[in-house]
Amino acid sequence: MVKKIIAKFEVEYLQVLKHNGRFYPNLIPKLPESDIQKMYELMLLSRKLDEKMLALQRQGKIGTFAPVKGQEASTVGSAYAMGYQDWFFPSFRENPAYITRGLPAEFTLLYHGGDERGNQITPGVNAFPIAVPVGSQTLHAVGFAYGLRLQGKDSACITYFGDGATSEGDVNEAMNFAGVFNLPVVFICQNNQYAISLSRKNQTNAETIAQRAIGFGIKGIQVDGNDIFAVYRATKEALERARNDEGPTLIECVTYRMADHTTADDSSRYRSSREVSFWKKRDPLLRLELYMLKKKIQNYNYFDDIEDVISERVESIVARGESYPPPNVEDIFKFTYKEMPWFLKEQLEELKKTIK
Ligand SMILES: Cc1ncc(C[n+]2csc(CCOP(=O)(O)OP(=O)(O)O)c2C)c(N)n1
Repeated sequence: MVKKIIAKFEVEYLQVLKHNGRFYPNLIPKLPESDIQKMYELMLLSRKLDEKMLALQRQGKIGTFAPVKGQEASTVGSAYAMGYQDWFFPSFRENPAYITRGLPAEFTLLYHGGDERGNQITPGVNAFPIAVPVGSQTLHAVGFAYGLRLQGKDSACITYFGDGATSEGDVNEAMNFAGVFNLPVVFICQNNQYAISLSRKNQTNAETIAQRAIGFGIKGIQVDGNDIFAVYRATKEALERARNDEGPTLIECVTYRMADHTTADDSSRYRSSREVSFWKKRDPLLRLELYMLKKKIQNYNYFDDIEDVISERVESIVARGESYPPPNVEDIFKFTYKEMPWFLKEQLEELKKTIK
């Protein structure tokens, strides 16, 4: 017998703020003006810190760094939607999520300078450390969510990953596991259009990344990732569903990495300046600025002044980071095993001798 199984599906798309300053009033999240201003300032802080990190890398003060420029709305908007009881599991491009959730900003300097103290998450921030193996953090998130479920906790987890990570087994296993066990996890794919030099259209033949959710029997939605209100709204709803045992969600944030992949990349070799300027007009900060001006939440003077205020904040973050006493070299070896195995002890002794 040959028959057709009709599997109908559609992918919801959400946009609240358009890039030309217009917006859909009925979709604006109900947030006090002070929160909207805070969201803007967190995005600006992320951008200014990003610029500073690039400068520090060029001066040889930190190692390789993955800039977040262009993706601030996706990261700040989703982190802002979290409740105090929720947890997040980032990759290596989610510095703004740490800052939004209250990790001291100088930790990013320490971490990227090779200092393990920057990787020790302040209690109450509820986050895992940076995960560099692409996609691995999604499995940590579902395992952790399973644990939360067993403990009867009223918390949900967010895990972040890129469009490239969706081709990794880990991410597919994580979404499948979360679907089967109906776990409280929100998968946030920051579709920034590239996995280093590989473009989104060469990553998958599917029209959207959000539709992957259908195959796993979970909810999927695509949002304008440069629109902080759309990201906030979709994440808040998904977290609520997760906490109410209504299952996991995959949110695809359509955004753009405006900078290079990392400090070791030159994106002009694989993308056109025309494409970059197309996205520049869709800058997430500009969009919220237009909204705040239109709704008279702030005036032009504020936007002139805030640049300097945040730049000064970045300088004091750097000063705080640089004022730490030198790290203990043992820290690099200490945190993987309860008891340090012989081969790490050997390596530690060798490193100590080299430093001497
Ligand atoms: C398992 C694994 N394979 C390869 C790499 C090297 N690598 C680092 S970032 C990256 C691309 C990731 O792209 P994407 O998931 O889209 O995230 P983005 O960097 O764009 O934020 C690759 C292949 C890695 N870190 N881990």
